[in-house]
Order: sequence, then C-alpha cells, then structure tokens
Amino acid sequence: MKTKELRIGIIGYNFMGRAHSNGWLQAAKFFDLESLPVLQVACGRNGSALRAFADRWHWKHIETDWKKVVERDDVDVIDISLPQHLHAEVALAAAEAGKHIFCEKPMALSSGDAGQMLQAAEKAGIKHYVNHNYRRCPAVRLARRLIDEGKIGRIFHWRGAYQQDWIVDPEFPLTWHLRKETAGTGPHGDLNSHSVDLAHYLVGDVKSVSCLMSNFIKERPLPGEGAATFSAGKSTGPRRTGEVSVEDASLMLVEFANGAVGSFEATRFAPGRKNRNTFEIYGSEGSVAFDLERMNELQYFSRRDPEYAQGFRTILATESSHDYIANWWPPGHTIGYEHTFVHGMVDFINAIDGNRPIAPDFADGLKCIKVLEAGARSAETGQRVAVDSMPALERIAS
Ligand code: SOE
Repeated sequence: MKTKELRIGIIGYNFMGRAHSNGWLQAAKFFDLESLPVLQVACGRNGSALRAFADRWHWKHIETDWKKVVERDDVDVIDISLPQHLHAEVALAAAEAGKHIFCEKPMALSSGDAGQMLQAAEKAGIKHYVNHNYRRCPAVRLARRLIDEGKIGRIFHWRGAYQQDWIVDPEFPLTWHLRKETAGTGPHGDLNSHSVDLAHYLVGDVKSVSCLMSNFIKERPLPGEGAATFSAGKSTGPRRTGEVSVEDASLMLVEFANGAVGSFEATRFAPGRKNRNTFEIYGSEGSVAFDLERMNELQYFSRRDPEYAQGFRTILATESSHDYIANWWPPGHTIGYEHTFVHGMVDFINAIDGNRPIAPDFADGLKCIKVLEAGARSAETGQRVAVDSMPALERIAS
C-alpha cells in the first residue's frame, strides 16, 4: 500500500477529461510509482454532466467553480483539460497557488499567454507539462533512439502531415474549434502543434517559416441548428449560422536551425483520414517513417544494410526493449492511443517524485506556439517569417 499520494484536480470533463482520467487511473496499475495519483476533484460548469463524469471515473469530489479547485488544500496537481483559450487563466492561478500543472495542448492561444504561464510556473518552482502525447508512443521514442544513435545520420528532411476529416460536411456545426476567440486557429494550432512538437523532439529547433492557409467553408450552422436537427422540427425560427473564423487547412515550409528543411500539412478536410498523424525523416544514413493510425510500427530504412538487402523494414515497437512496453503486455500485444496519456502521467509523476525536469514543459510549449505564430504571420503577410523575430503578443486570455 502506497502512503504517498498525489492528489489531482481536473478542470474539464469532455474528450480530454476522459482520456486524462483514464491515464491517472491506469498509471499506478501498470507502473511502479512512488506516489499514488488520487482522483480528488473534478470540475466543470454543468453540474449534472459533471456528476455523471465523476461517478464513472471515480473522482472523489466535484466543484463547479475552477477557482475553488485551484485553492483547495487537498489538491497537488491541476490538470487543465480545457479548450486552449482557458488555459492561461487557470494555469496562472494554479502556479500562484503552488500546484503542479499538467496542461493539454496547444499550451495557449498566444505566445504572450504562454510566456506568462512559463514565467509564473518557474517563479513558483512547480512542475509543468504540456501534453503533446505523441512523443510518448514507443515507436516515436524508437525513432528518437535511432536518431540519437546516429543511424539516420545528418537529417535533411522532415515531412509531417496531420490529416483528419471530421468537418468535411458543411452541416458540421460551428463549435468552439472553429472560432478564433476560442481556438485561436484551426488545424494549424490543433494538429500542427503536435507535429511541430514532434519535429522539435526529433529534428531540432525551427528557424523560419513560410505558410499558406485556406478556408473552404466560410459559414456553418450554429450548434443545434444543423440540417438534421432543423428538419426534425427540433429548432424553430430562421436557421442560424455563423462565420468560421479559423482556417480549414494549413501548409508550412520550414528551415530548421541545423540546416534541415521540413514541411507540415494540417487539415480536417481529408476524407478517409481519421487521425492520420504521419512523419517521415530522411538523413544521410537512413530514414524513418511513422503513422499514428499504425502507431505500434516504425518504418526504418538503413543505407548501411548491404545494397542487395536494402528496403524499408517495419519494426513492431512492442518488445520490452522499447520504451514503456515492459510495463504492458508481451511482444506483439499492441497498445493504443490511451496508453500515450498513461505514459505522460507516469513521466509527470516521476518528475515530481524525483524532482526531475520533464519535456515538453512550458518552455517547449512556448517554443511550439512561437513557430505556429510565425506560421500564422507568414500566411497573413505572404512573407517568410523568422521564428526569433516574433514579438511576444499581448496576453489575450479571458
Ligand atoms: C482534434 O480532433 C484532436 O482531438 C486533437 O485536439 C488532439 O490533440 C489529437 O490528438 C486528436 O485530434
């Protein structure tokens, strides 16, 4: 029986609330941890939905006011599972109250907000983490290991594409994801943030960016006013629509500080591509390629193989020698999306217990936001933008 506890207060209970709850619950079941994560308080604005969520995931208490969660003496970690426009305000208060912070991505709406979050976290001396969970796929860790061992050699190319298809239907409503005030950008921030984080992890810092953004559907029904609801007579009066104020697709070309070049493509308009987060890295000694929809595999090509036997091989990253796997199942018993969250929680708890750094932290999150902002600036001006030239923007958190 563990005596040390790490008490979590989660703010938000939707998609990420569920993924995080599962992560906290599984962490100590599969990994040996010094501290046991305790699901202490869940917070959301809708009392009955929150109650149902808390009961299902065994959260001990509920609160409808996030400020009260941050102030509670029986909470050690604030888990921010909210849309990004709400991250900064909660994170600043959590840091002020001396709580460790586990924050969903993208870190914030602007580099101004992200910079303040970093400053506050450093001042408070807390552990801070941005949940770019794909860094914690064993196959992605393997890519990093091959790079570190020199098996890819000097990197020439990064090619990232993150493609989804969930808003191709013009009847898909104008949710918070499609409004600038709440999302900042569209797939650029939501999906490219993951790819930029992976590129930082695997290739290095991005120096300059050229970007093109496009918006295919400019007007959408307001939530609850889609054609199906409307024709079923569940809504009366004129059908209300609103303007989509974020891009639908973003294409970036970048130069890395180490001389490599890269491309990033992010879209929600790729029919058939459900959550296809892919990257390819090409270097002087070999190449690697990853596709999240086949997340247990890594493609690897080595120029050092005898020429007659060269070709891409598929490595199933489920051996106990692959990161995290020894704590799960025997070889070939694959893992899934939710495991990347468990790994994030495990590393975060270990960082707290061992007083060690964890990446990506708020400094990494800020670096990522700056690249995305340089991209947005480039798309606006038609110019290539140096990441370092981006001024910190004014804080715009509500
Ligand atoms: C968007 O559809 C989304 O849920 C992202 O917000 C997540 O970060 C990504 O991992 C899956 O897709």
